[in-house]
Amino acid sequence: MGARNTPGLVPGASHDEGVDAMPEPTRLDALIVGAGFAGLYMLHKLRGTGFAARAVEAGSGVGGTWYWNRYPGARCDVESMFYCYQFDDALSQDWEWTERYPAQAEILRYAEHVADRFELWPDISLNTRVASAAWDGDEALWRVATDTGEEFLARSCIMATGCLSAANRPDFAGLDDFAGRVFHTGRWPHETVDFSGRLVGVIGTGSSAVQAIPEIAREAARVTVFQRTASYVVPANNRPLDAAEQADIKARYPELRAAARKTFGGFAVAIAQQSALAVPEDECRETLARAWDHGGIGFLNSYRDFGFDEAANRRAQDFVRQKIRETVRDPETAEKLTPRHVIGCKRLSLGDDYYAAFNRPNVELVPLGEDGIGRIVPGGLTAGGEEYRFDDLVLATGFDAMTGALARIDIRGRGGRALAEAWRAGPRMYLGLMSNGFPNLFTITGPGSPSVLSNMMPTIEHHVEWIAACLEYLRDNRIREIEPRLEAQDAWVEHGNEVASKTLRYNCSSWYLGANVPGKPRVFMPYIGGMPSYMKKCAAVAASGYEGFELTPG
Ligand code: FAD
Ligand code: N01
Repeated sequence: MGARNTPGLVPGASHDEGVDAMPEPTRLDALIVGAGFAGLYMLHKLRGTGFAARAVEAGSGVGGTWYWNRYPGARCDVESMFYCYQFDDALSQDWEWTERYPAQAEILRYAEHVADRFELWPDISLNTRVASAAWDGDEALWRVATDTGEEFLARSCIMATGCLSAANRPDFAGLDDFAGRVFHTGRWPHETVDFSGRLVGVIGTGSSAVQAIPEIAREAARVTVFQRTASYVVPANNRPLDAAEQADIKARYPELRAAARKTFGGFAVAIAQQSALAVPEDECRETLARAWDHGGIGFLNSYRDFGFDEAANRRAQDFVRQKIRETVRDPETAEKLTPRHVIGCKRLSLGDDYYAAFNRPNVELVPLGEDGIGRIVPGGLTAGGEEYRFDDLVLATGFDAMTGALARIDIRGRGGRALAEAWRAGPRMYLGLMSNGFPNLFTITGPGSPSVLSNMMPTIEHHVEWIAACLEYLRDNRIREIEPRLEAQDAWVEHGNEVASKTLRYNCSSWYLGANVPGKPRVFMPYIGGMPSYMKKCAAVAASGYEGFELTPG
């Protein structure tokens, strides 16, 4: 493990001047906010091209998602061999994964290994949260302030703050009165949490809950699950990776990765070209059964029109509903666990033991009525006029996705305009990379980019490489500011909405649309036009000398 820096220590700032002396702000070419996979690679890339760059991270370690989400059962659902960086061949060949879908601890070790291997630690300020970032138009730089009192003056500011990093902690009445322990899956403690002999209440049945509930149920005396919307869950079919399989994939990385780049989401799973309605029902069921047994999110790629055609989608819905009935012994519980909405309109969850967990005598399902959770009381909660008692409460209530981490920073652009104001009716970005009125402010996997609809690792790499090339272009051509033109941004947002409106995801009550956070504008945030066309557009924009952007020489 490399040397970790002392929180708040920034090279260049003097720390022996006495308590009254204000250290000079640190001047940088680029300040990177966040040290998850996006921030780590951005830092490595910029340092490699001669820029003075630094990453600032709120957590006490790197890894982002995999640093914060330590709940029992946390693991990724893109296969390990493809949920990793591609930019360095030696790294790709050296790192050994142990399972088809690696667990949180292993992914975190990988992130730390990357920070060690590329000696990134000295340029990362840990335990440091960026509180504000204001554009200084006279100097053409960002003035960035942190909660530790550090200040940075940076030519560019790069938000690597994550799409799923701002925990959504609903404002339940009485929450502060709860007498027991409260955990949020996305802010899980670093110490092992012992649930043995405990009565545990879990609110939420999304992907985090799907992974956590079976694990908690193995230990706890009783688990009471409060479900607002039932979830579709397909098996992961996780297993250890054997050395021969791993070696074979590594030997074929170039061709496999090139093939993945041609798929909609950059996954190593192709989407079938046939319509689900073009085959007899039996054949469709057999195909789905094979995908089910294989495991993985490729289940919904079995036919091309599950995302677009309601009748086709119903075939996949019915298949999973039948699986729920076959798995869950109590018909009433099976019925309550059965989702009624379009499959895939909310993020599909992966889990091997979720439905079966409800066969355990110590797991109870409580579907919430329209009034939802009534209030939290010291010994549990009330819902639908009933009181439920438990010792510990797990909030598996997800994230203020895509915009939440940015909204929690006071970002002021040209003329002091707040990003919160500019995005009042929903986020507006050109290519998900930059926003009009906020020069030299980049976002990795921002709203308007494929981001959460894709395999995030290659998607992050694509954005990092685009941004690094852009900064080099600005440096080489003596350009001091870059900012998207309003008309280019508007056209991109409109195009994003148009593409999304043709899919079954558009009218669904999902976090993609901000529907999970009360008061959040309903806008479909990620770009759903697919990675190949998106990457082509980004490449064309760069090749044309940044068409759609205003470049100011200086
Ligand atoms: P993050 O990992 O979220 O890192 C952002 C960092 O920015 C965080 O460390 C945060 O502390 C920091 N930060 C934010 N605001 C500030 C601030 N103001 N000041 C300082 N620091 C700040 N994607 C997949 O493709 N496949 C998967 O299988 C998958 N599984 C997932 C499982 C879970 C439980 C979750 C929550 C997400 C999953 N994702 C998955 C999405 C995952 O977020 C991405 O794959 C990837 O890890 C994102 O990396 P990132 O660096 O962009 O963001
Ligand atoms: O969050 P979620 P998550 N009262 O928003 C419920 C990734 N991820 O942390 O559906 C009562 O999906 C909410 O109900 P509803 C992945 O991208 C991946 O589970 O809004 N209930 C829902 O059931 C995923 O999509 C993995 O009606 C409330 C749950 O809480 C994303 O992260 C694992 C409520 C939240 O589900 C987020 O997943 C984990 C309220 N007030 C996460 N508010 C992998 O396996 C919310 N809920 C890769």
